[in-house]
Amino acid sequence: MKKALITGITGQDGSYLAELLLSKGYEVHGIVRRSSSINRGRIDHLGQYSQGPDARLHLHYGDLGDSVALVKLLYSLQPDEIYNLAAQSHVRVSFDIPEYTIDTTGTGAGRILEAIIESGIGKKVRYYQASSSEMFGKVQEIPQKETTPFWPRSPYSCAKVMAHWLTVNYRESYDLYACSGILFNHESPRRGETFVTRKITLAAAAIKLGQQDKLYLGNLDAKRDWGFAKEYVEGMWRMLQQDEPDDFVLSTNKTYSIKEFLDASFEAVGLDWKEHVEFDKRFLRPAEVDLLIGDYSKAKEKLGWEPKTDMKQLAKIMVDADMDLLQGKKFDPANRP
Ligand code: NDP
Ligand code: GDR
Repeated sequence: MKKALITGITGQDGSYLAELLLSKGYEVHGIVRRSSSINRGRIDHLGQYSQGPDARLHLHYGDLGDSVALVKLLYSLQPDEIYNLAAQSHVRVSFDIPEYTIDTTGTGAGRILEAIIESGIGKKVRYYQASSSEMFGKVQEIPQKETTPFWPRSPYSCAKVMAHWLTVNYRESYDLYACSGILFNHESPRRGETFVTRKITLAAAAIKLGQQDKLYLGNLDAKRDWGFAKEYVEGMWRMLQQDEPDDFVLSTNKTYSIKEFLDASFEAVGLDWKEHVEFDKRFLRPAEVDLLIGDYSKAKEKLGWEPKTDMKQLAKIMVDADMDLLQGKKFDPANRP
C-alpha cells in the first residue's frame, strides 16, 4: 500500500486529493494546524477512513513553520509521496501579511524539502509542489507555458516563485523526484468563500433567496483561466507517476473576465448582476495580474491530462451547490461533484 502525506489537507485541493488517493487504495496522512475551532469541514465526510483497525486516513498536528516537527514526521512516516499544498494562498491578503505569507508559502516549501533530505527519505520519496499561474504575473507571453518567464506581482507569488525554484534546485542538487505543478485557477463548491468565484456564486444564491442584496467587488476586468479543482488533483497525482520528474502547467486554455463569471453565475439563478454588484476599493490589489491563460499541451502529451469542465458549467455547479447550502441542505462534500 502506497503512503502519501498531504500538507494543506483541510483546504480545497487537499480534500479532493485525499479522496482521490483513498479511492486508489493509498494510506493517506495529512498535516493539520491546531486551532481553537475545528476547521476540518472539507474532510469530515472521510471520517470512515480514519476509524478502526483498517484506518487509512491519519491526521497529524503540524505547521509549515515548524521544521523539527516536519523532520520527525517524515522520518517516522517514510512516505512514498508528499504533496505540499499548504500555503497562505490568498493573493490580496498577502499584501497585508507579507512576512507571514513569505514564511509559509515560500520558506515553508524549503523546510519540507530540507526535511526530506535530513530525514533520509530523499532517495525514495516523490515530492509535489503546488506552484501557481500567479508566478507569471505581468503578461510576457500568451498563452503562458512552462518556459514563460516569471514576473510575480504580489508577496504571495514571489513566495511561490521561491518555492518553485527550490523544488527545481533540490531536484538538480540531490536527484530528488520533485515536480512543480504550475496550476491555473481552479475552483469548486469547496473553494474558500473569499476567492472571487465562490464569493460570486454564494452571493448569487443568497440574493436569489432574498438573504442578501448587494455584492461588493474590486477589479472586474481581470481575466482568469478557471478550471474545476477535482480534475486538477488528478493531474497532481499523475505528475508523481512518471519515470522522470518534471514541471507541468494545468489549465483550460480559455480565459474569462470577472464580469463574464458574474454573467454565468447570475444567469444560473435568472438574475442580472448589474443590479446588485457595487465597487469597493478594499478589494483592489496594489499590483494586479491582468490576464492569465495557460497552455496545458505538455500535460496533455506526457500525462494524458485534459480539463473537462468549462467556466459556465463550473459556475453552475458552484451556484447550485450554494443554493443547496443556503437552503439548509447539509454541505456534504461527499455528495457534491
Ligand atoms: P486553500 O487556501 O483552500 O488551502 C490551504 C491549506 O493550507 C489549508 O489546509 C490550510 O490550513 C493550510 N495551511 C495554511 N497555512 C499553513 C501552515 N502555516 N502550516 C500548515 N498548513 C497551512 O488552498 P487551495 O486548496 O485552493 O490550494 C492548494 C495549494 O495550491 C496552495 O498552496 C495554493 O497556493 C496553490 N494553488 C492554488 C490554486 C487554486 O486556484 N486553488 C492555483 C495554483 C496554486 P487551514 O485549513 O488550517 O487554514
Ligand atoms: P487569484 O484569485 O488572485 O487569481 O488567486 P481571486 O479569486 O482572489 O482573484 C481573482 C481576480 O478577481 C479579482 N477580484 C476579486 N478577488 C477577490 N478575492 N475578492 C473580490 O472581491 C474581488 N473583486 C475582484 C482580483 O483582483 C483578481 O484579479 C487564486 C488563489 O487560489 C491563489 O492561491 C492561486 O495561486 C491563484 O488563484 C492561481
